[in-house]
Amino acid sequence: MLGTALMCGCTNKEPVKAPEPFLPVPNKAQLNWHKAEYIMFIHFGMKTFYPSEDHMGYGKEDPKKFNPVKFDARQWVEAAKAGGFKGIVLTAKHHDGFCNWQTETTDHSVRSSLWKEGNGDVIRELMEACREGGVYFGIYVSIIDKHFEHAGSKKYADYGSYYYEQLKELSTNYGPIDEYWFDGYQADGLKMDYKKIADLIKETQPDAVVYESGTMVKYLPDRSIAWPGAHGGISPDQNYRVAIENTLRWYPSEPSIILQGNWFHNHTPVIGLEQIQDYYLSSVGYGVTPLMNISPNTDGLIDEATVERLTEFKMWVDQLNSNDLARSEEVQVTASTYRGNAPEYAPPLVKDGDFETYFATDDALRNAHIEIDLGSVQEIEGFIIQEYIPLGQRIDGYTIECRVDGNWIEVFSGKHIGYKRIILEGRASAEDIRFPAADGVRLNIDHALASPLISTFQVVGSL
Ligand code: FUL
Repeated sequence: MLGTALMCGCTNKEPVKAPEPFLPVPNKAQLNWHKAEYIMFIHFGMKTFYPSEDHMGYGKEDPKKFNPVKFDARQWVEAAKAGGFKGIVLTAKHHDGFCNWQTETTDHSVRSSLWKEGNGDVIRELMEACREGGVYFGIYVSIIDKHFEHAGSKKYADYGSYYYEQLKELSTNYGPIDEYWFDGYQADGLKMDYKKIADLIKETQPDAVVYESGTMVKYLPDRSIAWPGAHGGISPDQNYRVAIENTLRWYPSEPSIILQGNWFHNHTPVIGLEQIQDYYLSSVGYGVTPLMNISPNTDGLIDEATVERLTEFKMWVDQLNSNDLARSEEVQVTASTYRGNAPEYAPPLVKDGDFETYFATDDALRNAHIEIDLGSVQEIEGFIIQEYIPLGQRIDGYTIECRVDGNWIEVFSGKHIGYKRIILEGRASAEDIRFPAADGVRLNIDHALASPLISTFQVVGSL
């Protein structure tokens, strides 16, 4: 096909209109969440000082034991950045009920600890360090609360009003919150007023995404994030389009993954680099943003060995994302056809490294192919594809072909793409695949629900 400059011909034609959104589309906060790609989960609190194989604390722990003498929220933020994490979500309160902030609702908090003579506030320090470091900030607020279960409260008649007040403090005293994380574990039994909680979030933090396990999505249908059904990696072909009370909504899953500890630090080392890569490929590589858990130690610091592992991980992520055989100027990218023959939708935009520019077809089309002529035979290890999701998830079936000795051979097929699809030979869903050396590759969009929009088609060479 013809190159971009030729296409324009620069006649005095009307500018070509942008494609219409194909509903549902992600809202601003959800898009921000997608673009974060992976977020650091931090479990830290009373349970850090009662290390065990069990994830639970039972609410009878002694707050005096909470004393992270070297606590430094900036070290957490630096560790997150070293690993390429764009955000941090911290346990403000876990199941044991201990509050990591200066709450007025209970004494079972940092206020009763020896740390900073009871004046410390983990949430405030982390929130400030995140803002300073330009990192996304979120909070996990456990629904179940073992301390309340056994100690009750003189101030609050029922758990619902106690919990609501805690959430109100967190939502109003700490500036913008990018993500709320509501654990589903045993939550149904508590019969909380989830509508009231959702209203509080709408009022106080209109730009936050809300991870929940089905309890709040009907009240916050425009910015919820779903529980994928299990901890760990997920399956490929993620479909974000989910019917909630008969309307299709943008409702992607957020996997939560243990990299260290049993959520909390328990002296087990961080997992190996290859395991972290596998989790990355089976979450980021399938189009969703995982929370990857790291647990600071009793000093209040992230272990040095963990920081080193995260640094290695980022090096690999960067190598992967920058290795593109198509990137050089000489490599030609063409397509079956493209939108109004306009340069702003031309095929070479899939290799410019900019998510915001994309290849598009005319509205009526439901298929397309993009062809990359590599110029000479190259070793290929994989592909990265990105759909331009701000206008919806459209693609419903695709294949990839390689040109070997002048013949096109199908090497991969899939259904949904979404924000990012990483296909690496020998790994994750391509475990049994080896790509042939080839001098051309082709992405065929065989099926789409609306005209397909491709932001990236990257050809990964030897890593
Ligand atoms: C689970 C909790 O029960 C675990 O303790 C942990 O916080 C995990 C992220 O979610 O449901």
